[in-house]
Formats: sequence, structure tokens, C-alpha cells
Amino acid sequence: MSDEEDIILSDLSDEELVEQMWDDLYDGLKEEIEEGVNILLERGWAPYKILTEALVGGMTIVGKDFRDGILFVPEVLLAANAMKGGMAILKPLLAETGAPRMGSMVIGTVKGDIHDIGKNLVSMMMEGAGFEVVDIGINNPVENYLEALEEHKPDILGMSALLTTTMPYMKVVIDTMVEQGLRDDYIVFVGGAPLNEEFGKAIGADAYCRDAAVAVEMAKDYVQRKHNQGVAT
Ligand code: B12
Repeated sequence: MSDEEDIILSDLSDEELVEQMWDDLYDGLKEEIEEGVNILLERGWAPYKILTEALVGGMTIVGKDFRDGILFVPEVLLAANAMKGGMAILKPLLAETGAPRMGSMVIGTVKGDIHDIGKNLVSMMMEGAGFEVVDIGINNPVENYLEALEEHKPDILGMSALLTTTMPYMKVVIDTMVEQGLRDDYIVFVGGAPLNEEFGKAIGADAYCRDAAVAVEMAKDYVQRKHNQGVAT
């Protein structure tokens, strides 16, 4: 342990630093993660590269050991907190691309589910790409989604679920939209680690997005099509 305490992050090569950040994320060391992010930025790394390689890469390792019963909820919470520290530094940088306004999105994690890192990442990337994002947080019952749609009239509704037990709730939201005759007014995107394209189709979403980068590409594509349709009719 004393060896680890002696590590000076700025002395490490890029590759060593990223590996050290995976360890630090695993250990829930928020300050070290923030320092690592700042060092990589100083070295000219693009914010998105830091996000995916250093932060998401580290969280993938945490996820594996959580699954295998090596890490438990308290440790994973600390890792998540460290990750959020790093994301907070990157957020304004990802958002300041000066991209033209592309459209808007309401996004939230479904009822029963409190995972929000992936959702936050999608929000950050969408904002960076020029979308206006209204984030309604975690644990959302259908009423919250409907209220937000009514209030903000976004182009896209995004739903996130990280649990196999909560992902079916996305269908509840979509079915309610259908019942109320609202479904066709919005583009519906779904995402989260346990989902796949088949599930997205089965519940009647427009698209399942594997990650935040795919979400941005899909969003641009769908919004453009929606606007073109608007012109045609
Ligand atoms: C961090 C974490 C937690 C943290 C969450 C902290 C937080 N603030 O989010 C804490 C410790 C609280 C937690 C709790 C639990 N967790 Co948890 N957690 C994770 C972990 C390790 C990482 C998730 C994460 O943040 N990934 C990083 C982000 C960047 O990836 P992502 O979420 O997949 O998001 C990306 C894409 O999916 C996509 N995306 C995501 N959402 C959306 C939405 C839209 C609209 C779009 C377009 C795209 C999109 O884009 C994102 C960015 O690229 C996963 C493991 C894993 N492999 O996912 C388990 C995991 C999801 N958890 C799991 C479990 C079981 C739980 C608990 C039930 C544990 C318990 N016994 O209490 C509780 C449930 C609490 C609840 N009610 O929600 C299981 C789920 C198993 C299953 N099949 O259902 C997993 C898979 C771990 C495992 N293998 O066992 N967890």
C-alpha cells in the first residue's frame, strides 16, 4: 500500500497513468481521478478520449468484479463517486464545442432504478453535440416522463435502465404514450447495459443505443428525418 501512496501521477507515461486511474477508480479515490483527468487534459488528450478510455474503461473493470462478487455496493458507490468527479471536469469541455442547436431531449432513469452514470454521460455528450437536454433524474414513474414531455416538448425521449428487473418499465412508459395518443409525437431512445436492439424493437422504441456516441449519431439522424418529414407534410 505504501508503494501506491508514493506514486506521483504526473511522472507516469500516458499508458501507465490510465492504468493507475483504473486502479484509483476501483479504489474510489475521487481526488486522484480528478488529478488524473487534469493531467491528461494538460497533455492534450481530448475530453471524449479521457471519458471513454480512463473513466468508462475503469468502470468496466469495477462492473466485472461487482458481478463476480469481489466488490460490493459500498465500494461501487465510491467508484461511481470518483467517476462523477472526473466527469464533472469534462462536462463543460464536452459542452463547449459550439455546435449549432440540433434539437432537444428529455432523459431519465426508469422507476426502481437509481443508476445514473450512463444517463449523465449521454446527457453530456448530447449537450456537447448541440442538443438541449432536460435530465429528470432517476427512479421515474411514467407520470414524470409524461409531465416532462408536456412541459418541454422535446424531439426525443430517452430512457435508461441498468437492471433486468427495471428495463420492462420502459414498455409501460411507451404503452402509456400510445394509449394517450402521444407516441408518434416523440422519438424514443432507450439504453443501458442489459438492453439490446431486439428489446428496443420489442417494446416499441425507435432506437436502442449501445453508448453515448451512438446516441448522438442516432439523435442527429432521427431529428433531421423528423424535421424533413415536418417540411414534407
Ligand atoms: C455503478 C453501479 C452501481 C452503483 C450506481 C451508482 C450510480 N450513481 O449510478 C450502485 C452501487 C448504486 C449500484 C446499485 C445496484 N446495482 Co449496480 N452497477 C453498477 C455498475 C458497476 C456500473 C454501471 C455504470 O455506471 N456503468 C458505466 C456507464 C457509463 O455505462 P452504462 O450505464 O451502461 O451507460 C452507457 C450505455 O448503456 C448507454 N446508455 C445508458 N443509458 C442510456 C439511456 C439512453 C436514452 C441512451 C440512448 C443510452 C444509454 O450509454 C451510456 C454511456 O455510453 C454495473 C455494471 C455494468 N456492467 O453495467 C452494475 C449493475 C448494473 N448493477 C447491478 C445490480 C444487481 C445492482 C443492485 C441491485 C445491487 C444490490 N444488490 O443492491 C443495486 C440496484 C439499485 C437500484 N435500485 O437501482 C447489476 C445488474 C444485474 C442485472 N442483470 O440486472 C450490474 C450489471 C452488476 C452485475 N453484473 O451484477 N450499482
